[in-house]
Amino acid sequence: TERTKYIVGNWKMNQNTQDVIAFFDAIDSTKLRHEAWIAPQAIHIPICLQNTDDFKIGAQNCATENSGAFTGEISPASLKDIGAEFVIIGHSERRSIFKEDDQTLNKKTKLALENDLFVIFCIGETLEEREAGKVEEVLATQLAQGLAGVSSEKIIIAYEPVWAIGTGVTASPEQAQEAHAFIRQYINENLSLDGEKTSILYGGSVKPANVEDLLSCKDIDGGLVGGAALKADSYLGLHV
Ligand code: G2H
Repeated sequence: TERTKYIVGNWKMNQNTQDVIAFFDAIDSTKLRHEAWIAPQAIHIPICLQNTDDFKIGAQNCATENSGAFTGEISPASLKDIGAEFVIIGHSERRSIFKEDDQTLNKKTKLALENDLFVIFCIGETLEEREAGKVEEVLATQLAQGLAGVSSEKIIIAYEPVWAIGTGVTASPEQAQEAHAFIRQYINENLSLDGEKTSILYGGSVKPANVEDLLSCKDIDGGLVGGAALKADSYLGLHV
């Protein structure tokens, strides 16, 4: 199966309006070889949409409810309403800093799908878990609980080993491929997702220098990229 490949920029809590405009100004769209997606801070989604027709624009998080008394939250219905097409759910920074558990992430995922958004569902082990030989156990639990009762072609999975995020340490292509193959087999056998059709992105210090080796692995269908997706030149360097 030829799966679609994606280069998804996760801008995290970076970029101001001038940076956003400059980024899209400097993108030569003839150089985009894969699906080009960007998740800016939610407040910048409209300005992104005004400045590009070539990218899908999405959010980095969403609420567990569509409306109501939830001060400070952003609902998936509102994201859809302003033109967002996807949402990242379960990024390790949401899990660790904001203490989002698997049940919360499951609720967010289901509601985002009900609102017809694509979901990039993130999983990954810590260094401690890897060293204890628990990689597969951790990934299986995150998948089983986070994606319980989920059946959709709008799910994309992102494997982001926590020890490789923003640290400059990338998983080797072999380490990443091994985890991706496990994830594909696991979702095929245990979840209501088509393992052959579901794209699985790698995240964690992806950059122009290592993207080619990662994308050439059989089960790696693209990248979820932070630092190296902030500038247009560097982002275009990921489209190999
Ligand atoms: C991992 C990744 C983007 P970076 O968090 O989701 O960030 O590429 O900076 O490691």
